[in-house]
Amino acid sequence: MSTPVSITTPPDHAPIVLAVVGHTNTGKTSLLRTLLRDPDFGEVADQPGTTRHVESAQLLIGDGPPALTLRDTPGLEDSMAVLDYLDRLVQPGERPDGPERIRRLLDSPEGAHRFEQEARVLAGVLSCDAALYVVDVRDPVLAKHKDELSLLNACGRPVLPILNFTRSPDSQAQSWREAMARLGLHITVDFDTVAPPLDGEEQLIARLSTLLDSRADTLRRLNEDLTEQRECRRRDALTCVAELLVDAAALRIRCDPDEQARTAATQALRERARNREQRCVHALLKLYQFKRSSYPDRVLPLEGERWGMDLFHPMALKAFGIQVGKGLATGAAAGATIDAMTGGLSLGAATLLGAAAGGLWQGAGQWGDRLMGLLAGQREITIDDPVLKLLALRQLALIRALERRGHAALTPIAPGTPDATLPEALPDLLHEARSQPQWSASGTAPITDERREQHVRRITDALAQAL
Ligand SMILES: Nc1nc2c(ncn2[C@@H]2O[C@H](COP(=O)(O)OP(=O)(O)OP(=O)(O)O)[C@@H](O)[C@H]2O)c(=O)[nH]1
Ligand SMILES: [Mg+2]
Repeated sequence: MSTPVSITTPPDHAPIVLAVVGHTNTGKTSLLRTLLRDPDFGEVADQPGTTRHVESAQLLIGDGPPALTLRDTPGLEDSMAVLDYLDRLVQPGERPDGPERIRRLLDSPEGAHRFEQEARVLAGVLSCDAALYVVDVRDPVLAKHKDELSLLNACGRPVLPILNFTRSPDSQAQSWREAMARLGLHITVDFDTVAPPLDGEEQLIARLSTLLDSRADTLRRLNEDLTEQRECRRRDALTCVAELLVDAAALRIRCDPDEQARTAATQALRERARNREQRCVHALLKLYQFKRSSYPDRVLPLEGERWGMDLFHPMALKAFGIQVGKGLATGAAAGATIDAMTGGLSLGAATLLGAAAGGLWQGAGQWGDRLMGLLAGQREITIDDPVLKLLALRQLALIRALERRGHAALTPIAPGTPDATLPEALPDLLHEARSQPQWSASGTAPITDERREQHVRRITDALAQAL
């Protein structure tokens, strides 16, 4: 007779080991990708038997020690046959408990051959702290699922069902919850790995802690860290957008008054604005740990894709519900304003020039130079308000899309139009930035200017209200 299997509780500092299990092709590897924020973890494919070996990865608390070890496992395929075989391993008169029965399977020849795949999974569950049982809620609850749960329950570990594909129109999540309850599993988690809830990870960890009471403290700290990371990420993302807006609003290109020079300057302005927006997009993708390839390249205007529409195309403004004057909506020079440098002129060009010459006025260097240009007939071109508004709305839409996207998602990121309206304070803040051409860092090294930094913070605060 074999020795009883002991179920030990690991020391408090050891990472909590979670085995991710379930029928084949239900999204187990996808769950790991999303929890780890790693779109490259393991192999994912829409076919059974993609994962063949147990592969683990860890989640840390901040820079500290690992809190969780997540174990990806191959899919369960034939639980009914395994259950039958388990029965055959019991002699008349014996009453081995679940873990002992599983251990017998692992020690048996069939455990190394016919049921090799199931044995790998069950060995992983036997030595874990809890199992996350991933189900595809588009499937009806079938006998095979109940058999899988019988096998998992036999391992003597807590099992937390994870309801995947909950966003699918074919979701039968409610009947899964009811079926799980009938099997004694009263706690489940809705977690669509491609589009999880905003605080999906925290919900999952909170439910887990009700099953792992002895590790509740570690799970609480992990959850606090996850929340903090989420909030920091959002703040950093909004700061990226605020930086973009200051750069874009403050951007000015000076040109001679003739038509040709203006056209060239307008083109240059647009190019710099587009590149600056692209830099912001890349920064946001990096911050949320998505690959650049998951975001479609900018496509030409009028190819039918709303987001891909060029920043300066009038249709792009309309698509985001931005009201524009007739000229801007239809005109060739949409998005750029020929600016007469009002800031300087309102004080009187002559006075300023005099002051510049005498070096009496603080802004003489900056304004004097610009006014000299103006007097020589030059003009400045800036980005129009509606385009600045569009920039803000597009980036907010992108943040919303990234926050709602799981790292298991394989389809391209497609930000919609945000339902948020822009904060009332934004236009004034952008006008203020526009009057500070020295604040524009587009295309140059970052600028260190305390007033600019304060201004970026004010815009960040304003944008936070819009999300
Ligand atoms: N739409 C959608 N697709 C998903 C979701 N989760 C997984 N998928 C897709 O389902 C398929 C299977 O996902 P995997 O993560 O490979 O599933 P698995 O359980 O690890 O599969 P095996 O390793 O073969 O057992 C892939 O095509 C995924 O992209 C989801 O929540 N929503
Ligand atoms: Mg897999």
